[in-house]
This record gives sequence, structure tokens and C-alpha cells, in this order.
Amino acid sequence: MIKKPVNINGAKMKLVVDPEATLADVIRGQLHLTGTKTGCGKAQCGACSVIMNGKVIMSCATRMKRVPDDALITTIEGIGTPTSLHALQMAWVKHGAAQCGFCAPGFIVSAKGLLDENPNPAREEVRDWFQKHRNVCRCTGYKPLVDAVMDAARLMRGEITADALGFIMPADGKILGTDYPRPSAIGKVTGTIDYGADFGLKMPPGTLQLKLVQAQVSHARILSIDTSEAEKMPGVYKVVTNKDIKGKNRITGLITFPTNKGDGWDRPILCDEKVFQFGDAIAIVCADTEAHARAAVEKVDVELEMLPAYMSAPAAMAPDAIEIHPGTPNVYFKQPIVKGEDTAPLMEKADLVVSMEDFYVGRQPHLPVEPDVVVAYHDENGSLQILSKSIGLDLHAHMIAEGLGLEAGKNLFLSQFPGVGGTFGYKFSPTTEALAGAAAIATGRPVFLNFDYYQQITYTGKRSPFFIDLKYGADKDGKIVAMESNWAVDHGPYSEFGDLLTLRGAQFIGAGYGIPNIRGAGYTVCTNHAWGSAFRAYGSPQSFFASETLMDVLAEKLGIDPLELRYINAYRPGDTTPTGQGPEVYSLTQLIDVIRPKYKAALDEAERLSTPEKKRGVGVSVGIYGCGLDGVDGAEVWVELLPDGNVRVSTSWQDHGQGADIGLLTTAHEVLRQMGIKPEQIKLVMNDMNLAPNGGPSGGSRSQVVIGNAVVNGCEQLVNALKKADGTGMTYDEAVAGNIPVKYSGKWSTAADNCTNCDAETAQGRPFAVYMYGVFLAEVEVDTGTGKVQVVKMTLAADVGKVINKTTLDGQIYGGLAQGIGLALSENFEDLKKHTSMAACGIPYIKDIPDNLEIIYVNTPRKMGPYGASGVGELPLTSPHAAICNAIYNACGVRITQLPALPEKVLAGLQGKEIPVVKRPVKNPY
Ligand code: MCN
Ligand code: FES
Ligand code: FES
Repeated sequence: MIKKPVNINGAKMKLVVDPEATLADVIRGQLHLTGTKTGCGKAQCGACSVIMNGKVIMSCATRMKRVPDDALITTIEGIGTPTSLHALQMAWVKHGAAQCGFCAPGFIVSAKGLLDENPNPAREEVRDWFQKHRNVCRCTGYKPLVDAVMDAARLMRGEITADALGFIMPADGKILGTDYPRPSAIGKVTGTIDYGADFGLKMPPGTLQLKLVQAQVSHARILSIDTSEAEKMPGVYKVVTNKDIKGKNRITGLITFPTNKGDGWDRPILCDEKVFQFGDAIAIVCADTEAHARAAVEKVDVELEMLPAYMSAPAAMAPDAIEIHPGTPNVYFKQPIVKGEDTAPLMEKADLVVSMEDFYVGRQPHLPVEPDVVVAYHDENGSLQILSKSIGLDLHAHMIAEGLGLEAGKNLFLSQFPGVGGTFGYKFSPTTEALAGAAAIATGRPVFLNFDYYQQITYTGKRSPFFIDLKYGADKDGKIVAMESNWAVDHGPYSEFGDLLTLRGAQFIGAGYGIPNIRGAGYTVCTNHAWGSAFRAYGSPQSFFASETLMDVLAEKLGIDPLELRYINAYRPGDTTPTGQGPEVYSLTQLIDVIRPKYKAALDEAERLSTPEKKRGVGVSVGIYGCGLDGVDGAEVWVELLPDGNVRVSTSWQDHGQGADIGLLTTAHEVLRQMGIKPEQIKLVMNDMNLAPNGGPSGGSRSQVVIGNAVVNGCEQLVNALKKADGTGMTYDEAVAGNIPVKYSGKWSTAADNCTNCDAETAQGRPFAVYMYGVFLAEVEVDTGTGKVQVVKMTLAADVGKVINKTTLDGQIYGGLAQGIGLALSENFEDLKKHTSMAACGIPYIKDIPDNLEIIYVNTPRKMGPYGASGVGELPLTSPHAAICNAIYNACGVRITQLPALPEKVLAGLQGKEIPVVKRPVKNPY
């Protein structure tokens, strides 16, 4: 230990520290200044940025022995407070720059360092600064962050007043459609909201620290687990194995279709008979400190018999592959699609047929800046309480209850941490909840488990790769008359929602076009690579990559412009979706109309700016996604007038960072303002099974539509019940005196639109009440010497219905586009040895994303959406990567069919070499 004098945020102090400890650990662990976050822990994300002696540094990579004596250190707490915001914090709130907010303290500290040096930076200088300081944001697409810095600098230079960064309430008091700031923004920009790791640090003494014993192989039989040495290690309270689990020790994968050959009970909480993938949890060490727990992990002895590991769908589909889950075939589900007439004769008759094989979109990693984290404890009633990043609290409680020997909602309750640092869908699966639950039950003590970033990457679900074969038959005018599709989904070892994901292929391959006749089938394949979990736009990026690439191939063969070919085929009245549903609005042609002038200008510019060294290109794609879980999807919301005149609105609209709080507040306020309620009088009670009813999971961009309608229903019941003859609302006392209830349960479900599941044999049905529509325009520059692709501009023409909150909507789209650029060009989790950090997985830094992101809204009101709103979250990630790859082809003639479009692949194409691809030997396993 060493004595270290420092000056933190103006306070001089002397600390006793381990010289090897990081500054981040000391700031957070010893000083409890938890505004500074730890994300990657490896100097790759900037979440831990602080200013030391005038320089922005990463505190996770600065050992205490390197901190100079009397160092002047500024953390986010020294920049501003909730009651006295710094200009940067005001601007961050104004621009919606804190979505999940986990990166916000690091960015704001970093930006403060910039403005201290350069009070008048140009936009590109701001971008250069964040690039140099490795500040990563996974939510915002970076543009709002640069907007915020520019505005803060203006305020600091006295060019604008603070009012310009505040919200100006319209005269009618209506916040719907405005940029009213989200309620959680101030907590996020000041670092005062507790994320899971902050919460864990503040747990009571005696809380056990958990570390996992994880499989280092991908497929093996477990012969024995010996914990005796580990249990003798200092500070170890207990090592939990499957034998300590009282319930079924399984997490149900909730089989959706009876045609699924599995039963859904294939995922162990703690491995018992087999290891199914790298990272699988085999035991949990529970100790007094994290260091003790970590040391003991090494001492658990696991004897394994190695089995062949099937690391891709083709490998697991091979006829000689053994069953990964004995008794269930590796190809365990088939979803056929049968629409209209038989396609074989139509293909014969078609003027032109185009087909391509094995389109592939790979294992995109979610890469939230915050790694996974969980706390569990027993409450005073003996019920198990679990706090986590879950985005499906009730759903997850039901999925893990039987495995733990508990009953959801009776003695098992889930809630979200106050701050959740992004999930992008991986938390649609329970991850660490059941593990912490098992440890709390086995020890009877509160427990805390915090993943490091390596675990986040290697042991949370990933986007499931699709292999797709696709064929279009068209007439000479470009109208597609028939489509044939065949796809295989590599879902990893666990079946969780695998059938549903396979159905997405039927729903979205070829979506956007009124193709009357379709035949095809999709297959779900069990493999030993990462388990498939939801990822934003779930199944559609894989689907559209095939259908939107083949559209360009067809256009070229026909000699028709790619945008015009889409216009010819775009949904028009009378057309139906691939699943035979009439679209609820027909705005695709309008979206193409608004993008057309931009497209033409982009083509001209590409031609003007292209050189042999740097070739420019332009590409387009159509993207669509449904808002909801398939078929009947409902939500419940409670609305209650309180004695003080405020209104409490309660539900689970789980926040990943998308803005659940502002969505709920705005939707409720639009009704409640009829009785004079102001936004600040609405008290949100969110995301706690103990306190709020089930709104359903925050997936499938469903919440604004499905929960939003339930909110409207609940609020209308309250307003109507309390309406007086003169039109004003009763007070609480008047209502009680008049015996009028003050609490209402708002409900809504897609049954109101006669939604149905898609048929197991034909995929025909009415799965969603409301869809989102978009047309993407990508402009790229290809370096012909290296094959490196730079996206210079992305434009999205979007129809997401009525705007609920403008800043939130814009932010969702910018962030989704950035993830699409990553998906197209760099992101991957294929190589278990290589893809093990944020940077190695290809996360886009600010200079990988163009500052030039443009959104054009064509917002058609939706009959089934609250106030006409559709959803938005997933639209921007449906098919931007297809537009980018079409642009690469347009620039240099290289056609990428398997993502990501890494420089070496593009370069191989430029040099006329074969671009390596993975192929499926078996196409129709049954
Ligand atoms: N909204 C709006 N106007 C509309 C539609 C929506 O202002 N016409 C707002 C809503 O009020 C809400 C947000 O946009 O604040 C997203 O709404 P919606 O599309 O209904 O999506 P959900 O609330 O169901 O959120 C889930 C969706 C999904 S499925 C993923 S995955 C996702 C996403 O949103 N993960 C995210 N966006 C994310 N954004 C961040 N920052 N982090 C994630 O992990
Ligand atoms: Fe320190 Fe990522 S750079 S946590
Ligand atoms: Fe930047 Fe979520 S707001 S990572």
C-alpha cells in the first residue's frame, strides 16, 4: 500500500491505496464517486475518462503508482451537479445525447478537456478529439454528441444564453411531438444515476461477490466438478454448482410452435451433464471480495470429455454430426412459407430469373458500453429479489422460476437497475439473473455479479447468423412475380426464441414488395457457437441483406435503375406482405419519392468525386419491421390520482436507453393534460415487478405502440371518470367523497386489430398491427489500394407515424444507422480467440461514422398507434448494411455477399480474386 495525496474536484485528500490499483477502482471503490464508469476496462471506450493535471486520461488504464502526488483530478462530479449543470451537461440534455447515458460522464469530461484547450472548435476538431481519446458511444451515432459540444461551446463563449439550451413549454402546455427532455437525463449527465455496478458497490456489508467458473471449450461432457480446493481459499463462503440448485436447473426457451422438435428446456442455469458453448457457467464462487472470488475460480477442478464442436450451421447440419442435445436433432425447427401459386412454373415462365446462394450476415455482437451486471437478495418476506438489465422482467421471471424452484410474482421478483447502459436486445434473454438467484438461494446472502468486458463479449447472446439462398422471377418491366427462399439460422446451443427468429425470415425476406407468389423454408440449427439472442431489428438485417442485394442484381440485369425497380415493386393498395397481410399504410412509394432527388444528387456527386484511388458509390435499400411480438401482444398500465393531485403511472416499459421514461411520460401527459396535469405532476413507477404491472418486454419496437395504447386507455378511464359537468377534473378529495375510484388499469392488445400468429406450415398470418417503413441511401468511398470502405453519408427516409418525442426519435435513428455501418463493415464475433474486446469486435469509433447523417420523415398517422405513432427502435438497423454493400458495388464493382465487408474482402474483389465464402452443403434437411 502507498499513501497518495491527491486533489479530487477541488478537495485535497490523502488516500491509502494499492499502487497496482487503477485510478478508476480508487475513484469508484474507495471514494464512491460512481459517476465515473468502467466499460471495457481496457483503454478502448473512454467511459472512465477523467482530467488529471489538465489532460484527459482513461482512469481504468492508470495505475495509482503512476498518479503524481497532489495530482489535480476532475471527475464528472466536479463538472456540474443536478442543481448546477455545466454548459456541456445542459447541451447533453438538450440534444438527447444521453440515451442509455452510460458513456455520458466520460464524454462530458473529455469534452471539458477539449474546451479548456480550444474554446472554439470546429465540428471536425470535436470528432478528432473524441477519436483520439477513444470515447465510444453505442447509442447515439455520435452526431448528437458533437451537436451538444458545439452548443455548449457557444454558451461558454457567450454567443447564446442558457435559455437556448432549455425547454420552452408551448403555450398549450402540450409536450407531444416536442423535444421535452427525458426525465432521467439529468441523472445521466451528472453521473448521479446508479447503474448496476454502482448499485453493487452500495450494497450492504456482507454482500457476497460472485465470480463464475466458465467453460474454456465449446462442447464437452462433464465428468466431475471438484470444488474442495476452491472452498478452502481465503474469503470463500461457498462454491455453488448444479447440485445446489433446488429447481429444474433449466431456463425455458419458450417454444412458440408445436412443430419445434425440442421442448425448450435445453439451457442449464449451471452446467450439469454437458458444456454446450465457450463460456458456459459451471460453478459460482461466492466470496467476501472480488479478488478472493477470482482467485478461487482457478482452483475449481472440472474434468471434461471433449466432444466435437460444431461452430457453424453447415458443420452442425452435416449428416455425421452428433446431436448437441441428445434426443433432439441439430436441425430442430422448420418454417415453410407458402404464398400464392406454386413458384416453379412461374419461374419457368418469367422473363428474367436471378438467384444467389448463401448470403450471410454473421454474429454481430451487441457491444453495449456497460457490461452485464446483477444483484440478488431475499427481502423481508423471504422472496428472492433480482435487479438486473433485464428488458423483460415478467417474461424473465417466468423463464427462470422453475429452474430455481420458485414462482414468478409469488416469491421471485425482478426489477431493473435505475440506470441501464444499453442492451440492444441481448437482455431479451435472461443472462446472469438465474446465476445470481441460484447463488443467493444457496448462500442465503445478498450477492453481486459484475461481468468484465471479456465475459460480456464471450458469454452473452449474439445476433444469429442466417445463410440465405434467394431467387426472384420477374417480368420484363421489373415486376417480381415469384420468389423462392431457403434459409438456415445458426442459433447456437440454446433454443430460446429460435423458432420465432426463423419465422422472421419468412416475414422479412422480400418485404416491401407485393410479391404474390412465394415458396421457401427456413431451418433452425443448433450449434456450439454463441447462443442466439435478440438483437435490434431481430432477423430483419439478415433477411433484407439477401432480398435487397438481389434487388440490385435484378435491376442491373433488367437495365433498370435500382431505386426505380424498388418503386415499381413497392407495396401499393391490394398488395400484401410476404405473410399475406395488407400493410396498414402504403407510404413506401412516397418514401422513394422523397429520397429520389437526394439519390440523384448523390450519384452525380459520386461521379464528380471518384478518382482511381478513391472510388465513390451510392446504394439504396428498403427496410421494414413490425412493432410487436407476433400475434396477440398486450400490455397493462396502472393510472392513479394521488392525494396531492399528482398522477402515478405504473408499468414495465423497460429502458435500455431508448427512452422508455420519456415515451411513457409524453403518452400519458397527452391525455392527462385534459384535466390540467403538468408533466412534472406525472410520477412514473417503472420496471419493478413489485410495484408495476406487466407492460411486456421492450423488444420488437413494440412499447410505444402496445404499451402506449394501454397508457392512453388507462389515462382516458381516469380522465372520463373524474370529468365534472363543466369539463374540469375532480380533485382527489372530490373523487373520494363521490365514491369514484381513483385508480384504473389500462389495457390494450393487438387483438384490437385481429392480429394472429403466422401459420406453422405456410407462415401466412397477421402478425403485427403496425409496421415501420424506411428507405436507406448510402454514400461510400472505397480506397482501391487497401479495400477500406468509408461511409461518407447515410440518409434514411422514415415513416414511423406520429412523433412522440422528436429528440428521442432522431437519436434512435442516428444510433441505429451507426450500428448498421458497424454491421456492414467491421463488427463480428466469429473467432473466439480474436474477437474478445470492444475494439477487436469492430465497434465503430466516431470517425467510422459520418457526421453527415440525414433523416427525412414522412410520418403517416397509424390507426392502431397511440396518437398515430408507430415504433422506431429497430427500423434504422433493418437494412442500412444492404444499402452500404450496394454502394460498394456501385463504386467499384465488388459484390459482397457475406458480412462484414472487411478491407481484405473488398481488396480481393478489386484484384479480381475470389472472395472467400462459407457455403452450406445441406439445404433442405427435412
Ligand atoms: N418514439 C417516439 N415516436 C415514435 C415512436 C417511438 O418518440 N413515433 C420513442 C418512444 O417513446 C421510445 C423510443 O422512441 O422512447 C423507442 O420506442 P419503440 O420503438 O416503441 O421501442 P421500445 O421502447 O420497445 O424499445 C426497444 C427498441 C429495441 S427492440 C431495441 S433492441 C433497442 C431500441 O429500442 N435497444 C436500444 N433502442 C435502443 N436505444 C438505446 N439507446 N439502447 C438500446 O439498447
Ligand atoms: Fe476505461 Fe473503457 S477506457 S473503461
Ligand atoms: Fe452513449 Fe449509450 S448513450 S453508450
